[in-house]
Amino acid sequence: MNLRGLELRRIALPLVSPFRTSFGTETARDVLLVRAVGEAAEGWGECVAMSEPLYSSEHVDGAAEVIRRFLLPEVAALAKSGELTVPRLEAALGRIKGHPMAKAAVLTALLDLSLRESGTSFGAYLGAVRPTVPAGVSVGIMSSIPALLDAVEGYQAQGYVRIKLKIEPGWDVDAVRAVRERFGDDLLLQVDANTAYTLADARHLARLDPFDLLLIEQPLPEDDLRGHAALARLIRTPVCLDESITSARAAADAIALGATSVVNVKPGRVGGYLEARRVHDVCAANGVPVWCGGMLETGLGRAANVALAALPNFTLPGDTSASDRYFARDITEPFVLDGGHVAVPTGPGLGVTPDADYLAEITTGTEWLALP
Ligand code: NPQ
Ligand code: MG
Repeated sequence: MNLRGLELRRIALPLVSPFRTSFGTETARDVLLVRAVGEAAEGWGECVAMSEPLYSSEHVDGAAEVIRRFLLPEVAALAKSGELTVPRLEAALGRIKGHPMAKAAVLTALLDLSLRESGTSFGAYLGAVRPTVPAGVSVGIMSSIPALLDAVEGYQAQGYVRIKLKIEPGWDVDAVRAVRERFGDDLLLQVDANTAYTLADARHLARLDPFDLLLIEQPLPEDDLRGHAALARLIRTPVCLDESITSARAAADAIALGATSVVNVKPGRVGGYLEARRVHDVCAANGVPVWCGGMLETGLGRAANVALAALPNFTLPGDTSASDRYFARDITEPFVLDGGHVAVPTGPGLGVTPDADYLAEITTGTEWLALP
């Protein structure tokens, strides 16, 4: 890999409708993109951090600062000695604590660059075993039950094979009951609390038991593995961790404790696609199924996620929705639903390219980081 430098590009992409979760409401996606510029090719990485540290401790301004001050020097040092590869960079970045989303963005840009240079697709590199992946959809907290039922009906009509309802105290049992009664027992249905409950809510959460949910995602705080293990013994709905799974080791710990029986894999949360594959592998070795989460990615992040979701132990539909779930216009060729599935790109690297004109239109700032 012959790297000239990294471009940091911030874009503001409007959402088709506000997306409300237990931690807040988003109306536009504020995304930091990393473009790795080589001699003959370039690669892209999408940072999935939010503007504010509401999902996890990272945020976009912080990620940009970490990249320019702490990650770039590690890239430059390896490039200088002619040793720059993605696995070596991943190891070198281990010296810098935390900031997995910032690291994932840089590692993914360099991985895309190197795969485009060698003509290998992300799917082939990661070990994809399927040409398409089933698509689920995440449905935000709504203003009323009728509005929720309308939204779910629309997604079902589009072909989504699994529905995930965002929940919080005051928007849980009634919402789930209404959807189950309206759409029937065959609908694949799950819920995501984004840490909105405590173990004291166990009896309340057990009221979800009769609705045969696939899983309840991250009911308790990120650092409360023991609480999740205790909750899992008090409710019938399988517990699935998202925010708590910060690495393959964290996944192994959570499984050993009985805190999770299904795992949501998000590459940004664990520091990139190599670590995401290790999470997949450790879960597979323990007989724990995984599915691919989502962070409202543009087509760039979505392309890599869809490739990851084609690995063998991704046995549940992911939040790998079509582009139009979130954006009227995506920055790449859009991902579309075909029979409830999304196709894994087959071209070199991510297999998709941003539209330069549209990118320029929605760019709020760029910064060139040359390698010294
Ligand atoms: C989750 N995603 O699984 C997340 C949380 C989430 C698809 O439910 C801006 C950027 C808004 C990232 C809202 C889904 C977001 C975001 C929610 C991530 O927990
Ligand atoms: Mg989640």
